Amino acid sequence: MNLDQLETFRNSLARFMMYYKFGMQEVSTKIDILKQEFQYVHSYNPIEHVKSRLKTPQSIIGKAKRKDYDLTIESIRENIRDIAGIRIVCAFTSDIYRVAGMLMQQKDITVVDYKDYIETPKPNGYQSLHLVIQVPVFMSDRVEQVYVELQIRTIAMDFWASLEHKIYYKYDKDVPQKLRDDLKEAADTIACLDKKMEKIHKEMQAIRVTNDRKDKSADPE
Ligand code: 0O2
Repeated sequence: MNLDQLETFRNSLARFMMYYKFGMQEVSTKIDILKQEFQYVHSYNPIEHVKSRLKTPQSIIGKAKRKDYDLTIESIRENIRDIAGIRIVCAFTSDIYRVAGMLMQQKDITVVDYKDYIETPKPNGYQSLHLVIQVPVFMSDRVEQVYVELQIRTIAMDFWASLEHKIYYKYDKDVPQKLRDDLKEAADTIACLDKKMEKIHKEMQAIRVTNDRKDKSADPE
């Protein structure tokens, strides 16, 4: 591809990316609705915070070249499924599956990929639940099915992943073995911590249910 062709391609890519922006907004609204409604019904919010990002045209072209995909809109549409990415951070591991379940059961969402790096962490210790979903975006003259990548993790998993990401790039992907070992150890500690926090959370919930029952039986009205 010569420079002119690359420039033309970059321009059509910028337009094509609008669909991803809309798809990402749609899914963000869905998450916000779940968050607010869950808080209202259960007086509890399973979502701590949400971050979303769109890949830049430059980074899409970079990934396509790295993976040896054709530099065409069709190829990018089919092969690069993380152009729109949303990260949902929850306090507890059980909330991750609860939030994922609530999204997956929505009729206009199609789950095309599900990777559970919590059940089976990556060899470096990385943990997260990854989903690739498709949502319809209604344009003036057609419906576009848009891929959105969701990463759902706990606060502790997120803390680890952001530090590991910084280290990975600081060492230009060639991280010394000692640091790799330390990161793996930290990931194991985090998995233990998440389990402990989950246990405390369940105990607190059980106490709340018992107290609610007591209150109800003490008040016949
Ligand atoms: P960025 O800049 O965060 O978007 P893919 O490379 O996406 O085609 P893969 O490798 O099967 O296919 O995807 P996977 O395993 O679902 O991982 C995709 C994303 O998860 C990565 O995107 C990271 O954001 C995150 N991730 C995966 N493994 C690790 C890890 O070991 N450490 C950290 N910190 N994050 C990880 P990108 O495109 O690599 O980067």
